[in-house]
Amino acid sequence: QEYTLIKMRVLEFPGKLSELAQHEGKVFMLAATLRPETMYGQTNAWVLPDGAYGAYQGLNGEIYVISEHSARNLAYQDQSPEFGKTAKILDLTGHDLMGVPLKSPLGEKYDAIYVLPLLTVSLSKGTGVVTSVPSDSPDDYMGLSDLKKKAKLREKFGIKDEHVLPFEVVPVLTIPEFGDAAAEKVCAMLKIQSQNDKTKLEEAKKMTYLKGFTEGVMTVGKYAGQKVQDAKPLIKQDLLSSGDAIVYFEPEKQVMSRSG
Ligand code: ZZB
Repeated sequence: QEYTLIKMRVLEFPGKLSELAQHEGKVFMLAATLRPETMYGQTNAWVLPDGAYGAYQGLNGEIYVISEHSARNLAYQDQSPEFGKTAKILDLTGHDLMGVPLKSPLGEKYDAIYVLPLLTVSLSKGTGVVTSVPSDSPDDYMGLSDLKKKAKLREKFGIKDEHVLPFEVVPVLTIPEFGDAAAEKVCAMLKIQSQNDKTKLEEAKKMTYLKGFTEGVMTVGKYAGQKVQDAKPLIKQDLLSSGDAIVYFEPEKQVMSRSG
């Protein structure tokens, strides 16, 4: 499986992250995505609260906050100082990352977006860091709705209201059948109640993925008016060329054995 890793720049270094503050400007959380064309619609990032993460030395003095298995894979993809070796600087958990402000490429609507908790994040897929696009991803839409609706959930993870409540769905593409915010529409159609409604979310994801790719038309950004199918590789290439993204290959068998 090939993913695009989006480099989300860490803007502040609270708590345990203070050990990285001296590297300000060069510290990134890397989010694995299959939908680079939706990056205009980012409203937050997700991590697994109890998940184990680390800060690893990357290339050009950059530091990447990611899961250990993805650090190992990246080391074999020429993204670490020494081939095949990870260089961990700091151990972190998802809790250490809660509420951290980020600036993510193409996410122009908001000056900063925040790291929030999502309990369905898998540590054995991608980097364990996920960028959230509630306009087009049903998982993200429900994750954000849950946090907006439930003050207790925000409290439980120490999330401030201002890191959640001001963030609205940002439409990026339109699909004939579903309109401008497909995920919201499909979650309503299937009457999905929360981020834990796994079977229905899987169904919703399939519906939006397929229609988004085959019938979607971009409504924002440099490729507004073009089909998603055509815009997707161009946006991906733009992100890679500007140094805002990295190609990441995940060998499937290896992932399975590591996740047990
Ligand atoms: C932005 C985005 C926008 C995504 C969208 C999807 C959609 P797949 O097919 O299962 O590989 N993702 C990445 N890593 C993880 C993780 N560790 N745990 C949970 N979710 C993760 O799914 C790849 C997608 O799952 C990625 O693409 C990422 O979210 C998320 F509009 O990035 B995506 C209909 C889906 N729409």
